[in-house]
Amino acid sequence: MFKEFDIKDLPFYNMLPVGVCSFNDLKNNLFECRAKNRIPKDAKSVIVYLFPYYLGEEYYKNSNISKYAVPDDYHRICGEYLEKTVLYLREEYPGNTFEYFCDNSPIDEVKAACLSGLGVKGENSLLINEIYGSFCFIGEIVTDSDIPVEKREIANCLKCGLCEKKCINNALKSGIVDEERCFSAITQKKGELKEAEAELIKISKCIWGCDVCQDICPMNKVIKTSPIKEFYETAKSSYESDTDYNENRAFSWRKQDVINRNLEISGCKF
Ligand code: B12
Repeated sequence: MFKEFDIKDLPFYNMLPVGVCSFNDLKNNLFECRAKNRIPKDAKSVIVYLFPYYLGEEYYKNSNISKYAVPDDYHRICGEYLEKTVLYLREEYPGNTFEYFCDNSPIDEVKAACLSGLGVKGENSLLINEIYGSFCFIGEIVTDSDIPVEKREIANCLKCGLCEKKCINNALKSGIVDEERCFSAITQKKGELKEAEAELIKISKCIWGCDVCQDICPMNKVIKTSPIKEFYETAKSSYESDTDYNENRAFSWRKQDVINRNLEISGCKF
């Protein structure tokens, strides 16, 4: 690399939590997915960004969807920030390769964020940041540039057990999520739901995603609201009928049938 890398020069450095970890710590547990072939050859470092999404309680009044689904699809919004950053890096460091990922990523993003000093992994299996709590999306840029990694001291998960105890379908055990039981996963399932699964939608009145293990977390009690204006500008707290549907919403990748099925089960349809 010709120019010396300084994390403080990165776009959005003053706005978003950002850290760096070594790709060597991650390469032995990459997830199998299509995006894996975009990992740069000789990848050495990962620049990790957090995208805090807690907007304040007023945004969640009478909400029937999870907090993460209130703004437009985070893949698009976070993707735009990451894309701008990658364009900047490619221009500043033309001798190196930079590729960004968010969610659809071969990287265990919670682990990458922990290794980058951006927080700790909570018993709810999620990354908890000291300032924004766990209500943060994670995105990362993988590069063949060797960026120095700074170690940072961070507070630990309180290990109070509340997330495990309050999980509505006993999906959490020692920080590991049972995907079959996780209510968030159930709301995303295609086809007909089992009776017990449908019952959970009726009881919770939540038709997309789940916030129980985050809402109960004491580390989410005093947190800052998101600095990302696009999350506020696109916020819609609920899904009540077909007229609330558009392609940009967080649940739209599953198509309308799934969210409509959940709405119907919840008994709130039209
Ligand atoms: C598949 C997936 C799901 C699945 C399964 C979740 C799971 N943990 O298995 C379902 C659909 C259930 C789901 C739900 C949700 N998800 Co999700 N999900 C993912 C995805 C795509 C992969 C996660 C995964 O499979 N991990 C593998 C399993 C084995 O990991 P694990 O059980 O947690 O722990 C292992 C490793 O961490 C490992 N490990 C090994 N070494 C080390 C070292 C360190 C230091 C650490 C920390 C860990 C570690 O040890 C564990 C055991 O093997 C990630 C994106 C990504 N690419 O990472 C998003 C992601 C984890 N999800 C996210 C979100 C927001 C959610 C929801 C909150 C959405 C909602 N409101 O409904 C819920 C939360 C449910 C919950 N409590 O986890 C965010 C989490 C952000 C954060 N602050 O942590 C991510 C990172 C997406 C993103 N880009 O923002 N998700």
